Amino acid sequence: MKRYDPKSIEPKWQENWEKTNLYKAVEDPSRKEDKAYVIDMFPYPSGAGLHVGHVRNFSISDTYALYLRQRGRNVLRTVGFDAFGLPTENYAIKTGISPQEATAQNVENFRTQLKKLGMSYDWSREVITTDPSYYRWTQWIFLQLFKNGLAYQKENPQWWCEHDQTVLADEQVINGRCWRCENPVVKKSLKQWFFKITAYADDLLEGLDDLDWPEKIKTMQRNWIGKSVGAEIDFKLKNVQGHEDDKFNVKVFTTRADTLGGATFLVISPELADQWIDNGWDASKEVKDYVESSMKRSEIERQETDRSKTGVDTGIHAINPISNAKMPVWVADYVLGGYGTGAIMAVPAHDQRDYDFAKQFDLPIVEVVEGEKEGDVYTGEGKLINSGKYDGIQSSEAREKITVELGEEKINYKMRDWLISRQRYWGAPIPVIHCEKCGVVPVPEHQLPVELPQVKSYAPSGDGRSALATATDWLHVDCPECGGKAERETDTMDGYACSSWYFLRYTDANNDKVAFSKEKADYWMPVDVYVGGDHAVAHLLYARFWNMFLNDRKMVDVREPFKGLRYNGYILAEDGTKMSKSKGNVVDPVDLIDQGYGADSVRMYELFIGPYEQDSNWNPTGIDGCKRFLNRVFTLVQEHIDAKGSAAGDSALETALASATHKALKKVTVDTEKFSFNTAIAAMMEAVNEMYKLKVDLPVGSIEWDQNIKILVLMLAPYAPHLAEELWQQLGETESVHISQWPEFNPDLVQDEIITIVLQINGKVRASIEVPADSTQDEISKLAQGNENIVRHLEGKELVKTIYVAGKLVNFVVK
Ligand code: ANZ
Ligand code: ZN
Repeated sequence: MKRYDPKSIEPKWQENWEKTNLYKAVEDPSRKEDKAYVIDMFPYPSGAGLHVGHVRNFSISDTYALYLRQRGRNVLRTVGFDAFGLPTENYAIKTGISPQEATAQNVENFRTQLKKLGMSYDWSREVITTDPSYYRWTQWIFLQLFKNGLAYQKENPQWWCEHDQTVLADEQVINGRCWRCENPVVKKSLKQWFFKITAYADDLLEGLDDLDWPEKIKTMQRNWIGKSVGAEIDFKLKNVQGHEDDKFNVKVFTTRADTLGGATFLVISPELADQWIDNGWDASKEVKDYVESSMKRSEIERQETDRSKTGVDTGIHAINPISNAKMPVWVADYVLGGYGTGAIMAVPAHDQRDYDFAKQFDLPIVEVVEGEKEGDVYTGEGKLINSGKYDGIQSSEAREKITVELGEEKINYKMRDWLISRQRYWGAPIPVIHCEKCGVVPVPEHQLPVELPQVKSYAPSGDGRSALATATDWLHVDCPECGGKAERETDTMDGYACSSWYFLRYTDANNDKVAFSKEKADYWMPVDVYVGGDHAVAHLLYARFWNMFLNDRKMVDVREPFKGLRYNGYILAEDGTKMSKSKGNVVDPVDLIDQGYGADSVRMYELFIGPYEQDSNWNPTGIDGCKRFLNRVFTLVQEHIDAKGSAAGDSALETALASATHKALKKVTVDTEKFSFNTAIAAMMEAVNEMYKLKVDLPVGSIEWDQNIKILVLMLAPYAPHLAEELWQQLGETESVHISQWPEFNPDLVQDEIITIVLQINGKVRASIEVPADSTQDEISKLAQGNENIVRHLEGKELVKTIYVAGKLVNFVVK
């Protein structure tokens, strides 16, 4: 009898699928309603090749896509490469091998590896962001943003590392030093390009509500956008040396206007103080020194709560309009220049930071909202006290009154515009030309792409510009408007620009007339299921922004690009730490395939390893279990084929066989739909164990066995695509298993059925649980009371009675 040998099965089918264009996606109008667009966050083609994290990510979406195909859906699934970026550039700087060449090699390697895994991609739609035929359209979209006022250039103080010749993000500055080379950094005012994502802040916020995304990711995006509704309040200042006029009034932003009566001092940020000094404020030396030193600290450091507060009294004061108290004005670095107005009213009785500051510098603390403190301050709502005519009013109401009477309503966002220019070589060149006479001139669209020129060295030029500045032939051009001498922009775009629209390009990847045709994009968009375990905020926010912009330009009908998002956990090393080269604990999935486990075992194990959304530790023997299971399936089918033609057996046993199969089928169907892949696999394993037991007394080879084995192979197909295909054909089928219809389970055969019980509190649905159909009322009510959501909702409430409707619902009536 034949033995299960993935090496003789897998390459054969991979070739066959490619040759027969099995996974080619076609825009068939009659199947539009059935379209399903299922992709992963496309990978960065690193030199190291695929790792097990990629494989988990891609197996999740591939299994799901394979399942949908068997369900008759018209699936678009493909892959691409997000290939611009620093690692490749640094490699080029070190080795002299061009990033173009290195990328081509890495992509080729990824492609080979992905094919070895048997992913069901339509390879004709592959995109590589570093191909001029792709970034031509990235540049084109940039120009549309530019022409619509959404891409602009602005002088912006940036952290700058003189040694690395590069701009650093705030989180890359540690104690005033560069994270990479540890040299001191400086703030340098540099002209940078931005995308005006803030113009879409409300759209980006509101769009989240209807998306089928994990709640935690939505929350992260909401926090990042950081919409904050509050008030701006003006304070007139006294005793500004030499300036008693309005020039130096302090305007503050507050979300708690109701606490105005308790504001005992004002704090301005070092940045605002610096601006005043520039405008002629004769500040003390102490203030000037403080301003200078605090502007060297990163915002992250300045906001650390356990750091003791620092600040200087400016000698200026204002009068509190409610309490009439004299409020000194301080400058302190816990107030940031870039948020709100760059100044605050400090209410130490109700804000922890203000409290810490008041304690440190012995400033008065006045309570104005009644309530039980938790620790030093009361931050909740309540009745107002010590607030003159507002005494006795509820804080929420007082907030509105005081805002109207003494300030003005104001909405702020934490989100800043997206800084996209990079002084690096390996990115898509920003397609503009600088002319002395005409200023910033967009490159005419017919001249796109602005291709990256060859350069001698890929390192930054040394004058703060990218290596592009050294390509003088490329750099100097005639101005497209006046024909005079002009220079190309030497900044390239942030890689996140390139990944902000690739899912649109996938729908029409080979178009050389337009970025993508509207017809094709509208056929496939939105992405129905997007799978990834990274970029919770950045990429997922930027891509939504671009899609919304393109929707406004009428290029695509959908406003939200990713209808469903499934966010997978990481695969960690055996000891629960991150896999890393330096620790030598990296598992190479391709090695495992080559060692003889085969792609099916690798894929299956990475789904079996745990719930997909959780981090899971690699277990080196785990994959053996999966291989053994596939081996058992293979052997069972061989035995059956060898015995083919046997007569029917005992009918009770036949019913037991069908019941085992259909129970598994039901579970695999339900679980695959809800991404519970590990439990689906467990159900198949259980069914196969059952089959092994049954075949002792119910010889294989009969028509009954044939039917059950075919169901087994069909449900195995999304999980072990190669083996299932092999067995399917051995069983005499001629069409690919992956387009063969998913079987329906027979409800009569699924005896200990699982039913769903709805859980209500006062008639409102709060949760649901799944229980065996024969569960007793007691068992169900126990499970219901242990349900997380129910526990939360019952907390602090009195349970009056429990209503139970058999097989349907439990309703807790509470007071
Ligand atoms: C008075 C007050 C009383 C405040 C109180 C809070 C509680 P979000 O929600 O983040 O918008 N704030 C305003 N601008 C700031 C800046 N540039 N740097 C640091 N802090 C700033 O928070 C708004 C609150 O953060 C504002 O409301 C202000 O403090 C502070 F019981 O004003 B509040
Ligand atoms: Zn010009």
